[in-house]
Amino acid sequence: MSLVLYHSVESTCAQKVRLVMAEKGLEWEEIRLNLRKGEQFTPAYLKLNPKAVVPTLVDGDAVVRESSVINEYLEDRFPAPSLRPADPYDCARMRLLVKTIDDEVHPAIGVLSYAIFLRHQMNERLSAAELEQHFARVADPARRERQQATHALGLQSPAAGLAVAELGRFAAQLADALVGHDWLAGDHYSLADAAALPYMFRARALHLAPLWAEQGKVATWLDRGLEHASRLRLSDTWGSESFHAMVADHVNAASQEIHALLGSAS
Ligand SMILES: N[C@@H](CCC(=O)N[C@@H](CS)C(=O)NCC(=O)O)C(=O)O
Repeated sequence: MSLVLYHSVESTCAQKVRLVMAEKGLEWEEIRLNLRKGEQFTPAYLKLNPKAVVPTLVDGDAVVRESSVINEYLEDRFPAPSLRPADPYDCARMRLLVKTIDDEVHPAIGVLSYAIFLRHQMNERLSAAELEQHFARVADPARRERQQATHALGLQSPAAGLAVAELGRFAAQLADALVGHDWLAGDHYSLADAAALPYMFRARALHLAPLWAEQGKVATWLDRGLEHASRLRLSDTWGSESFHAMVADHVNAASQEIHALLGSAS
């Protein structure tokens, strides 16, 4: 058996796959792509993932894309320990959360990460011509437009306000899910917890925790989930120390704007 994960340690949607692989005690080879250097656009990687995004899992002849599809594949392929509730309704609740994360939370965190630190990193590393080339290669036109607008306007982009409001709604959804339960889809850690943790960890790093300060058990769940993840055999679970230091510097520099966005979202 050889599993190969193409990923980037800092990427939230790759982190959720790595959490599931570690939970299941799997061994895998990793190929790290430097997304800022455009390594996702090489012809060899585009054959595996035509959208030029991470993660991609290769399992022998099987090439599996899309983090949530990868996690369901891992659950089917390596059923123990199970991360899918046996109860059909709990399972539906788990899948609804995973879908909300894919459809709404991933783009929202993407916009805010982009506005707060990624655009600065890209400006430092790429010339104007290289930046133009980078955007031209983004396969999804809606994603390209969002990235370009956020690149130009940062947290002043209307997308940033919408993203904060979206995360506020997500926190309320998590609080609802936790009523009567310790984990998001019942009494056991599931694919929903693995999917939500990286985004909530990032949201906290971006100083957005006030969004869930009054949302029931969300803060307690996040602490419990991070503690759970810290016991897994994973290196660089949430990215390198230098990455976190860089994020913290940019978050501090943007603290007034972040504060203002939180104020208008409440
Ligand atoms: N729906 C996809 C989203 C993948 C995605 O957006 N990946 C980001 C990292 S979190 C990426 O590869 N970005 C590359 C880029 O922005 O050029 C999934 O869940 O796998």
